[in-house]
Amino acid sequence: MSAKIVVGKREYFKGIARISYEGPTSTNPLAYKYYDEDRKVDGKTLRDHLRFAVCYWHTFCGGGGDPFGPGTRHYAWNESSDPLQQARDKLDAAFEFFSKLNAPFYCFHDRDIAPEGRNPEESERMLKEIVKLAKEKQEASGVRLLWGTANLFSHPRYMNGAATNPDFAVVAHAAAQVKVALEATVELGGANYVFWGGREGYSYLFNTDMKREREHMAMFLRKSAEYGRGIGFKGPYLIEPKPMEPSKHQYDFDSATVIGFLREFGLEKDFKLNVENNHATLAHHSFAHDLQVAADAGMLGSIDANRGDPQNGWDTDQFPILLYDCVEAMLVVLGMGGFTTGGFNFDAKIRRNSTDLEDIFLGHIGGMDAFARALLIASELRKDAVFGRVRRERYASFDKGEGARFERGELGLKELRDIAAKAGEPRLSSGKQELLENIVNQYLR
Ligand SMILES: [Mn+2]
Repeated sequence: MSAKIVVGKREYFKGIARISYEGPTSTNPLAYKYYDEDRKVDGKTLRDHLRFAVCYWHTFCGGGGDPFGPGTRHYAWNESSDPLQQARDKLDAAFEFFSKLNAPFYCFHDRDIAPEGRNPEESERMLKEIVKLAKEKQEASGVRLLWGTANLFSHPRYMNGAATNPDFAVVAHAAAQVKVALEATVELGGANYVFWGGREGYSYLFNTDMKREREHMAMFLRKSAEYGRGIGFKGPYLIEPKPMEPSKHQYDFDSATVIGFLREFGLEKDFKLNVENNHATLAHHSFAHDLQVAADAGMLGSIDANRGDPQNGWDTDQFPILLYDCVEAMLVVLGMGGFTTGGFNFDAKIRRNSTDLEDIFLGHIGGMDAFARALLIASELRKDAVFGRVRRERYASFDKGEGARFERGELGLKELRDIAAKAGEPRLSSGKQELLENIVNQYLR
């Protein structure tokens, strides 16, 4: 079930054919070394385990601009001076890219695929036109939508937030955008719908009613969820944690904060998390930690696959190539039984000085190969006789006798005190961290 290559009126990636699996010894940069999509691991193909998605924003909209200078890449699909024609051209380029890369999914914000109009009606009309064309492209190629979302952070009206804006008029505008983005996602059969609250937070406490803003955010999410269900959206809604940037204090700081927020407002049945590596590390967690927190709550919905830079403190959104990180992530994902609706979306961009057209292919090939290789390694590791046993055996004292009674809530402090007095000083028991670290390294091959 590979994607069928679709090329529009103009071929944007001339000279690049379907990216195929050639194996680890291939020297062809435009080939997969590990992502053998039909290979089965633990009863499922690599394609179904990983459910890779290409993001629209970094790959087709971003030209490499940063706070110190403009973009360095001038893509042919962004040439038209008519914004709607530019959106049509970008759609052609995007589906040519998805299908040549053989990526099964893609993701977008409303404003990535269609321009902002002069008023909500015009924005809706343009988005609906592009959605109609996108649906045709999906049917022709077999590429599907992993998730849609609304960009509620770029337009100046959202400078004080969207759902948490102190001005109700802005909240209403944000809702108008989410309504259409939900309709677009349903129309395109999106498997999930994402909320990333880029500016849902604040910079100065004493002009901010934090309690009220958080309540507004919960109400906004509740009404969005209700509307989506009403128009037939069955998938999970996902919240993407991020600790800061652009807001100084974000209300969706990390997995634990988001889970607490969802439970505080009774939203935990409809919402899960979309966890991003670079956002986890900005919160001073490891990627695997934030994944495990979400998985333990039954709320790991999907992943934004990328990496940050260990020496700086901002969101560099680089392609994930660090095998060790990817293996740890795959251990958590396999440990929770894998994704059903979620997948691995490359919220990643090539570097500003990566200016060849093929570079966006190379970035994705590297990321897909890293996670494919990590999946194979993690699957083997999980079968290692020692690796799984160490963690299990550390908790063995709770499996029977008084430990099991404690877990069932049958022992109070008085009983626990008597047990401690009778048993005497506990024997020191090694955590065996070095043993496990060495085993992981042995499998990185
Ligand atoms: Mn990021």
